[in-house]
Formats: sequence, structure tokens, C-alpha cells
Amino acid sequence: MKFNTKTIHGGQEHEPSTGSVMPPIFQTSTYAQSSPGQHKGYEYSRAANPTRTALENSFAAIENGTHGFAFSSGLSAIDCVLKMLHPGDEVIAGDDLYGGTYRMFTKMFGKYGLKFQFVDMNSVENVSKAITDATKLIWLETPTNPLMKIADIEAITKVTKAKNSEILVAVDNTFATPYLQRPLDLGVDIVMHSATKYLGGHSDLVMGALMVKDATLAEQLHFIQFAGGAVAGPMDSFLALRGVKTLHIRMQRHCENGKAVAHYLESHPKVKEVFYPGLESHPNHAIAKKQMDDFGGMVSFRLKDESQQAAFTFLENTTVFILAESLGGVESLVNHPTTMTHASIPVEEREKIGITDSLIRLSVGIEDVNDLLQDLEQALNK
Ligand code: P1T
Repeated sequence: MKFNTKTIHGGQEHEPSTGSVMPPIFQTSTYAQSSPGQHKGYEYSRAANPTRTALENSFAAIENGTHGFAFSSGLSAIDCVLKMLHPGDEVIAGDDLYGGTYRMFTKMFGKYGLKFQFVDMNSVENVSKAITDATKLIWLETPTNPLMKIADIEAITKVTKAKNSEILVAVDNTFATPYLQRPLDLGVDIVMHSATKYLGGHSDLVMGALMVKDATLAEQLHFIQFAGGAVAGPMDSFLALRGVKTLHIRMQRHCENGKAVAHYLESHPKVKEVFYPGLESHPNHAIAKKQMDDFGGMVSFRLKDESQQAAFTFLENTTVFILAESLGGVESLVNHPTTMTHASIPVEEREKIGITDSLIRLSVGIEDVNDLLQDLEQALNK
């Protein structure tokens, strides 16, 4: 199956009792047994629920995996991966990450004895040099949130596995989605998503996803998901499955609009720099071109007037772009990383890599592009 068919049919079966094309919302916590241990494959919805199973099969299919897992949030999916590790284990992660991921790594798992190194993943060398005997996990976000940095997934995976094939490589594929890049095909072990974003696509749920292609790894992750309990509910699973079915056509428009917005901003006199992997000016444009099929709908930029007030004036004056956290829905959103999504990263760390008060992040939606450009123009001129 081609990708645009997999989003609709991948891993799906008609519901056996009625032929229902969409899986019903199995709004149940438990399942009748005829004798202890005698059941129809479902015992208790923390372990498995048929609506969630349909979604998890779709998740596996779109990332070319064999197993998918749906969690109650993106962060709980990351939490599940980290719970595979032991005190003393080391994780190498990118230096630009969603603020909540950074907060989880440093403030939650640090105290359980995990050690984190944050390196600039622009260079494969940086990762290679950071690997020690204690390294157990490489955590890649690419494109990164919010600076849109690109890591060479295949090269980093090769270097890592050559040093020690036991080190797990995981990619947070939230910004790209499998429409644009498929990390499992490039050799990584685990793909993670905040399904809250493009997979769900309609800003109406919070959910996380993990996808793998190794049965043993799947078993380990399922144990942690079941034992820890952060599962997606049946209603949200239904909504996410409905969202995935239009992922390919939404992404096509996100990419078209994202590109138009990036080019418009790049030539605007009030804009200092634009961060979008599809621009020739992006330092890793060549790697982005190699590993992505297109460049998505996330665009960050910095104003020439670097005061917080100038950024706030822009943020308070967009009308089509809604000022809100999150991304990846059909509607365009605008976000101020330093005061919103990345406020949990210490200011010295943020400033070291360029997350400053003048940085603005856009999630370019699928509206008419002329309305989007007009909105940016009027807000930039306030
Ligand atoms: O919000 P949640 O579903 O728990 O997902 C966390 C997460 C993980 N990874 C990436 C790359 C993310 O962007 C996020 C969530 N991000 C936002 C809410 C945001 O506005 O950036």
C-alpha cells in the first residue's frame, strides 16, 4: 500500500459483528469472561481496548512499523520509553527540544539517576563523541521545536549502532509526520509522536504514540504502558483514527502554506531570520531534502526589533493565526516560545541556542494562504 492509502486502510478491519466500517467507540473499561481467563482477547481496557487497537494498528502502518501504542499524551509516550532505562544509564538528546520534554528529562528523570547530555545534533560528530559505555538511548527531535534544526537520522543511527548496537535510537517525529519522513525505515528503533498535533490534526485531543518494528521491544513497551497505565481512551482513539485518515491531504496543504509563509517572511523588511528547512538559507537544507519528502507547516522567525514588546505587539494582533500553545491542527496558531511552550527551559540554556524573546513560532494551518499572508502583513505593520 502507498502512504496515501495506508492512512485510510492501514491495519484496519471491518468490525466483525456488524461490518461497521469505522470501529465503534468501545466505551467500556472491562469485558465479560465465560470462565476465569476465558475471554475474547480483551480483559480490561488499560491492557487493550478494541477502538484503541484499531488506532494502534493504524499508527504502526503509517510509520512502517509492526506495533503501535496510543498513550494519554505525547509526554506519557516519552515517559514510557525512558522507563526502559536504569539508574546510571545515559541519554544523549538534542539541545533544542520541546520544553516539556526537556523538563521531563532534567526535572523528573534526573532524580532517578538517569544522566542527560544535550548536544547540537546538526553534527553527527557531536553525537559520536558523546557516546560512552553508559549510553543507552539517543533521543532525536527533527525538525526541532522551535528552531527547526535538522539531524541526519540515518547517519546518526549508523554511527551509534556501529559503536554499540544495543543503544536505542528514538525519533520524535511530531513535526515531520510519516507523510514527510519515516525514521523506522532509516534504522531507528522507536518513533514517538505527540498525536495531539498532526496525527489527530484537529486540536481536539491530547495523545501520544510510539511505533516500533521489533517484537521484543514492543513487548517491553507494552508492559510499561500496561503497568504504568497512561493509555489513550476509546473516544480519543476514535477521533485520532478519524484524523489520521486525512493526514496526507492535510499535510500536502500544510507544506504548501508553510513554504509560502516562509518565503513571504524571508523577504519582509521587519524580519531578521526565518527558520524553515525548506529554505535554501537553512543550514541543513541539504539533509532536510535528503530525508524529508517536503518541509511541513512549522515556521519560526525572529523580528529585527528584538524587544519582547515588538514580539508581543505582533502576537496580540494576528486575527487568523490564534495565539495558543500546540501545533499541527487545521487552524493556524502562533506561539511565543520563551513565555509559553519553552518557559520551562532555564533562560541561560534558551539563550545559548537562540530561543530569545524575539523568536515567534507559527503552526501554519490549511486555510486559504492569502488570508494567512494578509494576517501576517497587518500584524507586522502594527
Ligand atoms: O503535549 P503532548 O501531547 O504531551 O506532547 C508533548 C510534545 C512532544 N514532542 C513535541 C515535539 C511536542 O511539540 C510536544 C508538545 N508540544 C506543544 C504543546 C507545543 O506547543 O510545542
